[in-house]
Amino acid sequence: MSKRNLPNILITGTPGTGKTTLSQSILESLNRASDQQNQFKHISIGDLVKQKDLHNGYNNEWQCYDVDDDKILDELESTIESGGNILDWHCSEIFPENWLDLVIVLRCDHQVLYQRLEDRGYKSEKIQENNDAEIFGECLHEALEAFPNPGQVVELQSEEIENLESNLERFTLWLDNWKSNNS
Ligand code: DAT
Repeated sequence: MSKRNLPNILITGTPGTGKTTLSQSILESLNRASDQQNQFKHISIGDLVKQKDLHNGYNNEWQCYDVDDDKILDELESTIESGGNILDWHCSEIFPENWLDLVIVLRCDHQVLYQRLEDRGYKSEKIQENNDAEIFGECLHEALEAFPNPGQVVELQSEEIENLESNLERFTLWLDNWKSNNS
């Protein structure tokens, strides 16, 4: 894979931890400051799966699509080459290690998460399943296993607005550092 001008980032975490919120906030902040050639793009893998039919049907029991990993990777390959992508998904292990410069794992207190998922209208089994996954840190374990390079995976709290602000600040510092190491 050739060297990219901008990094690729995955924001992962249990549904409801704030992946879309952080992605949008990074995008707003960076794209306001950047020129046309330095723009980041947000790709919600969940939306992409639905839009491009990258699945093998809907699983009624779990109320989610049975995603096709290979189709997702094929769809993303050329976009990833050019860099500047903020991917947002609750899974991380399907992505090749060299596609991603940073993997952010968002974490949230399970009571806060429960409320967010209830507000979203999830049925109780699905709330419980996601809540258990968060308590056991499943997304973090998956990311650490898939991306063992030191510093590639960063765990961030995502419970309050203050977290959003500090996460954005931390990301901006990381990006400046990435740019100076890759110029
Ligand atoms: P995800 O994309 O991980 O499913 P989301 O970005 O849609 O999650 O956020 C779920 C809800 O939580 C939404 O109502 C916004 C809220 N939220 C996200 N991050 C937050 C934060 N740092 N502080 C307060 N609320 C937050």
